[in-house]
Amino acid sequence: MSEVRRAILDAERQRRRPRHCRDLQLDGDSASGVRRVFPFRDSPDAAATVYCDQETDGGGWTVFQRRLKLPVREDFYRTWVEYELGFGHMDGGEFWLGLDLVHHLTSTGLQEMRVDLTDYEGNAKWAKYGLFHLGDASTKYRLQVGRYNGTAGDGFGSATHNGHPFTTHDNDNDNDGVNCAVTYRGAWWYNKCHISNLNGFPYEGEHESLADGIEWQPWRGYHYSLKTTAMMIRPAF
Ligand SMILES: [Ca+2]
Repeated sequence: MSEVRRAILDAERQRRRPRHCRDLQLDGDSASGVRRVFPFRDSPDAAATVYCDQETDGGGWTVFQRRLKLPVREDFYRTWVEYELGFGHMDGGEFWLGLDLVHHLTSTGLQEMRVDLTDYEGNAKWAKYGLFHLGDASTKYRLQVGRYNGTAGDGFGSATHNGHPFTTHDNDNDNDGVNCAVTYRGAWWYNKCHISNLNGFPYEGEHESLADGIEWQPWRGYHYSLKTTAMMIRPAF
């Protein structure tokens, strides 16, 4: 009898263990903020800390990148290990959640991804992808992205960034003779090199240099660094 009860309790606990922000939302946690989730399929007891956006576009979003115009800016010109593990301040600050965790989150089921962008003239644009997945460390967190819609233009592009591994200034996996992360002062799924660079240097708006700011080429081109960005995922269904 007690074994049966224990099995039932275990199943209950399992069921209530949120894998990501969408699970939290479905469980009735409708506020945005920092939360604990359990996204690891092979270690269901291991927790991770994430930021949930429950307001944008119906909510349920796990945010994995955010840039904000704060008095003190977070340094995004970081090493491979830092991009793998994450850095910054989730609660109201700029941050990168970490490639390893995003890989696990995108492996809990088919995910969609949303990008929100603002410029210094008060305009806001968005891009949404019906498909988003990162491979594991052995693939260098290879990007699968597709099914664009939105107002910002497609800053990933089926041919440009889809299918490419991640590159940092100390780990060059791009298709260019140089290291794109060094040339464009960022870290991204560079090809040869980019049409978006949201981890780039935080210039404020127009800049003379080429494409090394927080760029989304289809919207503001290669000489304009955006004011704010957010990148987030949730289950597609
Ligand atoms: Ca290279």
